[in-house]
Amino acid sequence: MAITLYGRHTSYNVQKVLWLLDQLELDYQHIELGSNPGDTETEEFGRLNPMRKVPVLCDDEKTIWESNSILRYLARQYGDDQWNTDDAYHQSLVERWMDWSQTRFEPAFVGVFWGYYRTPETLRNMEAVTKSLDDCLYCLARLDDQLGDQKFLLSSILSLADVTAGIFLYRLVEIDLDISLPARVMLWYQELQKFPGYKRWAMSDFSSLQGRLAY
Ligand SMILES: N[C@@H](CCC(=O)N[C@@H](CS)C(=O)NCC(=O)O)C(=O)O
Repeated sequence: MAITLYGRHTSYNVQKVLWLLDQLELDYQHIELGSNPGDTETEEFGRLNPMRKVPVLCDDEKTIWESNSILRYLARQYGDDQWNTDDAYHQSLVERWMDWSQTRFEPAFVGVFWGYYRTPETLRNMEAVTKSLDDCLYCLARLDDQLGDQKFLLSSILSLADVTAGIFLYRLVEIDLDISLPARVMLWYQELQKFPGYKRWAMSDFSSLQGRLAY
């Protein structure tokens, strides 16, 4: 097996995959790609992903794109029982939070991260940012409800639900918008920080993205 991951490490979609690769203790080659204009526009990259987005994972002759599909693939191909279940209902609980993270939490996060952090001050639409911020707080409150007194979103064990939702926390806390996490989300965030892969990737410096609307 030879695993190669393409994608810039400042992309949270790439970070989710890097975190899981580390979590599964897999050997892989990481090719930084997507930070320079035209990186994803080459003919070679278009053959890997016609959508011209990162991350892309190659495992020998197999090519996988869409970050959550990559996570599912890695979990099934290389994960033990922590990451897989034969119980269709239990699987749906994990996937529910993966889907929710991408379709509900991510747009709210993007409204704040792009609308505020990546947009130069003079171009910001603060009304839209405030709306997205409220939406993020709503999403964080729903995560707080779900956590209850559990360590992770579904149990005492890390799952792909945590990977896909937890990836946004560091940036939300670190940008200067004074976002305070609800109490149980804060405890969960502290648990996530105990994983070296979370610290290494999800908590990596993202200042190169400040005021940068390109890519
Ligand atoms: N839904 C896709 C989103 C991929 C995506 O938008 N990737 C961005 C980085 S976060 C990208 O490739 N940007 C570089 C470009 O558009 O050239 C996924 O989850 O993989």
